[in-house]
Amino acid sequence: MGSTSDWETMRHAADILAVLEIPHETRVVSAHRTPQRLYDYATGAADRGLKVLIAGAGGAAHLPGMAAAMTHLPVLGVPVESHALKGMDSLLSIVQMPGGIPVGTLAIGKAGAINAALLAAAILALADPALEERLKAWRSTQTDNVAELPQ
Ligand code: RP5
Repeated sequence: MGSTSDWETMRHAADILAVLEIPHETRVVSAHRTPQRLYDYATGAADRGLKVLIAGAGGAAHLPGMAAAMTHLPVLGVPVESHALKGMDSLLSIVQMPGGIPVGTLAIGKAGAINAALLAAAILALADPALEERLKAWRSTQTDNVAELPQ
């Protein structure tokens, strides 16, 4: 994530990854305040064994796109809600990548963070049958928890 202030949103992604028993790490990497940290993180990610990157940022949210520019790994972008523009700035910054460097962009805020983790799980599950079963079970539980009547 681009700032510690993004953690309130991005912790929802980490929570899902933990429930699905997916090994992961969380880092604050600012594209504009710590550009060298971003360079080192993105260029070294694949060699360290990472498979998918989830990048959350707000405002002029160049973190996901810059990360995607420096790794061939899938990058999922979460637009963090900003104070001034309610995350529309974050969303448009992340989603409008020029052709050639994709960022899989999710919804603004908590829903986007949750879905980024679930999408990462689905990607990883393609080559991990045990994870596929855990993901299917999670979805089944979610379905079972939808009441037929309002309570
Ligand atoms: C972005 O600027 C971060 O991703 C964060 O959403 C936003 C504000 O950052 P702080 O000023 O709270 O560090 O880079």
